[in-house]
Amino acid sequence: MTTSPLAELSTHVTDLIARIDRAATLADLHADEPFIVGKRSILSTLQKSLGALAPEERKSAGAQLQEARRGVEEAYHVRRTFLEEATRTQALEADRLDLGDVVVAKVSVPLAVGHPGIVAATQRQLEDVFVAMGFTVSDGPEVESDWYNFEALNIPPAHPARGMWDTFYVDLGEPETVVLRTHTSPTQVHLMEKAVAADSLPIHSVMPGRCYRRDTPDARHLAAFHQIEGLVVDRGISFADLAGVIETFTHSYFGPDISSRLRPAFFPFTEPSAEFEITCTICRGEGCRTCSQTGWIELGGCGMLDPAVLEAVGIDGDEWSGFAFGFGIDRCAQMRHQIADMRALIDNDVRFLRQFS
Ligand code: FA5
Repeated sequence: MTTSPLAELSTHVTDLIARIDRAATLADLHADEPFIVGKRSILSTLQKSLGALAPEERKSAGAQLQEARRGVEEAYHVRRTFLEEATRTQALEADRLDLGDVVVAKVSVPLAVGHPGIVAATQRQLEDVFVAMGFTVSDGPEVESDWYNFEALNIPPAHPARGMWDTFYVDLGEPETVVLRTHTSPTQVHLMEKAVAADSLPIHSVMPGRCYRRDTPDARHLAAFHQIEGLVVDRGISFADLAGVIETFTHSYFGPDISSRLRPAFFPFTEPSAEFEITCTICRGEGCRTCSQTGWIELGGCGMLDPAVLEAVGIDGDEWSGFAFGFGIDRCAQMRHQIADMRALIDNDVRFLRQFS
């Protein structure tokens, strides 16, 4: 009677699994792979020997060998996963930074405490000036519909005045219907609508916030900047009221020695309109790179509310009148602190920022 080639199969399997378990590292296991599950394994030798068996014996021996191979391969896989995990843990452990010492070293010196950025601080100071003049503070959304940013402000689609604001469009809804607001003026419209709905006119409010334009950053411009909008809607308001507010603001914020002037301008939502300028504080009016050699810096625009705007929000222009203005907050900070180039505000150079703590 011939002995089956698989007579020692379970012993071979036990030996192979023991060999797998002895591999202490991934490298050891990989080196042993051909002898465990590869061509040089006893299982492959046995596989070849099955050819000598009678067909009916070969079938059941083949199934037995297959079962044994599955068991060995499973053990190999489990060991490999275990060793990979162990290798990874070792690598992480080796890379770990022991922060214990660092923290102990740091707590012995005083930690620097942050402070509001220069633009945030300027915004608060401007709000304070206007609150002292009887204004409330409101805000509005930075992402606006075309209607609020343009149409309600008397700037219909394709109107040439849209060129005054190089606009970032948001990819929402119909093309070119949602924008990053190019100015704070749409907040005027929200405020007037709310006041009409609540029957709470008059309005005396300022609205600070961030605006966006496709402007190339330079000494006086940023692509994301800040404005503070002002709106007064009341009975019997005239241009003299507007000029008085601008004058009072200039002296309160910049001091008595800074001159301001209003120059005729055009805005579709105010009539008459003006540009508001102050003496350039960098050159004190002599002319420099910051003010393009003019000696003056434009801070904002202003004017009497156009009847078309009052009508768009349902305010009776025979009973109510008003004015609006919009100043650059970054521009105010720049002039107040004599910063020659506005880009310094966003450079995040701590040597610059520390000066305003
Ligand atoms: C306006 O944005 C009008 N909405 C102002 C207004 C409001 C007029 C209410 C009438 C009634 P203008 O585009 O000129 O106007 O911008 C006003 C101010 O915002 C500028 O004078 C400047 O101080 C500031 N500003 C404008 N663009 C930038 C920019 N890219 N970077 C920094 N500041 C800017």
